[in-house]
Amino acid sequence: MHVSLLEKKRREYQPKLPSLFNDLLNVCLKKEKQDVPILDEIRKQFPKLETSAYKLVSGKSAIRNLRIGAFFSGGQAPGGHNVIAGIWDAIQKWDKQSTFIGFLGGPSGLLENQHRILSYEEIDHVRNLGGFDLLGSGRAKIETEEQMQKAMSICNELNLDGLVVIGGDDSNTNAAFLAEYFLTHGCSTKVVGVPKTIDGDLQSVDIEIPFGFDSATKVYSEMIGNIMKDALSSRKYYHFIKLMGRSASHITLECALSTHPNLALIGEEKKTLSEIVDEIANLIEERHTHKKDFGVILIPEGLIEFMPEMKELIRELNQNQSVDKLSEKNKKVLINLPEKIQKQLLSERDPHGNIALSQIETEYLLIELVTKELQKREFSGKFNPLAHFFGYEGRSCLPSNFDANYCYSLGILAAIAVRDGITGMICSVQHLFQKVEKWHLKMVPIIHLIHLEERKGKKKPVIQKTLVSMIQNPFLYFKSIRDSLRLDDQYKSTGPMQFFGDEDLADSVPKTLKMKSLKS
Ligand code: FBP
Repeated sequence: MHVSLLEKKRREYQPKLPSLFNDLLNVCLKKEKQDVPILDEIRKQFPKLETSAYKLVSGKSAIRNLRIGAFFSGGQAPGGHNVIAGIWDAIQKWDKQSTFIGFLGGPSGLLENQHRILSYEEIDHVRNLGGFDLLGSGRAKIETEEQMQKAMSICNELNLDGLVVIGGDDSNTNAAFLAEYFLTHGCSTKVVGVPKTIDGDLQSVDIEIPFGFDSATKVYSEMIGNIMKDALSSRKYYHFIKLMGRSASHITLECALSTHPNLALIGEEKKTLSEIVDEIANLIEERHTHKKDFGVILIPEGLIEFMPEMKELIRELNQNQSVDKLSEKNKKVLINLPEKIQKQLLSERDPHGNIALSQIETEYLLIELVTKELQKREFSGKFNPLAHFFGYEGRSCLPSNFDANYCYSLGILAAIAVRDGITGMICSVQHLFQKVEKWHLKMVPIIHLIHLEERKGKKKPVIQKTLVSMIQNPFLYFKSIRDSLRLDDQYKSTGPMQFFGDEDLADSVPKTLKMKSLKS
């Protein structure tokens, strides 16, 4: 494996530990008294799963040789390798004969029994490094009875004590179903989830933030800051920067708070396309009167999904998959869009047959419509737009210290959960905005995160995606400052993510996470 000097130094980093992890021979999970009420309709689907959470406390537990398997599921997120390092270090500490089995290429690795028994050297090589390349990842699902049966027979064949699913909302929902299936069919493998996604939308009372969000947003903020300096120097371009994040606008909000663009659109505000076009055109006109024919605008990937008229169109297109069957109203919306976007809406489909929103070039859509609007207004200034899309650039970067520490703790916690016989639960680390020593660790029933959602006309139990809240501190704060960012260029250059030196820089946590912890 070829590594840079920084990667080499990074591998030597010792993740900081919550104080209870200093003695891994004397920690165990203890059932919490408080039981969370679960909707009957959800409970019926998971009759065997426990509903009480478990808290990590100091105390003895039976130490034994363990066989743990794991796979990455879905998009890459910085820190994944440290989850594996955490599992490995914990099981090896308990018994040198313990085994870690990595399933290759995501959930399909389990279904097709593509696995590797990993060695110390292999795991040591990827400590604190980005990507999921040790095992690879994939978007296959383990949903049907046949797939669950297959997964169970492989877990039995490999004699696994535990299966760790490192994934987002859908993968963790499936982990709960798998745990239920294993319990029903007498399979002793415990299924444990780890919250992953750069999108930041896997959150609950117990999951403060999924891993990967911090590192990815630090990379995007650096790039945005660089572009801002360029814009400020050349004073001739409008940068339209689309940021990954699927539906929710968490990434855009975090980057906006870090860098102070002239405008950051937040999908959850549910503005219509024409309102947004007007807002941008107004900004451009106003800045022109201040002799500023340049600027920086952030656009969340999921923006069009929230625009009421587009939402309707997308819903109908997903249902009918054809233009001919569209209602007159939606046909009109479609034909008023630029041709390129019409084509994308009609051709880009995800594996479920739905429109692949990440492939729709919202940044071009806005540029085209704003250009037309400015022509209509007979705008006398210059409008030179440039489009960018930041997504893949941040998904596999070196994890920040925050993600490196967080993921290592998640891995250790997952191993403890398997050792203590916990199943159908997700790892939860709380008080993440505080120093690592003060973090609290818990295993939370996945069903606490599940709600009923309509999918293809049927109510399905799934983990609810958390969108940007309009009443919480991060958005409220952004709302309170955004007017002042339109004309004044209060651009902030965050610079590259820091790994060494000043703790305020190297160990910083996401701004949105910190703001949520504040009372007002
Ligand atoms: P996960 O939800 O699986 O973590 O993936 C997140 C994400 O990076 C989204 O932000 C983006 O829309 C999507 O993956 C892109 O998917 P793909 O990797 O299949 O192009």
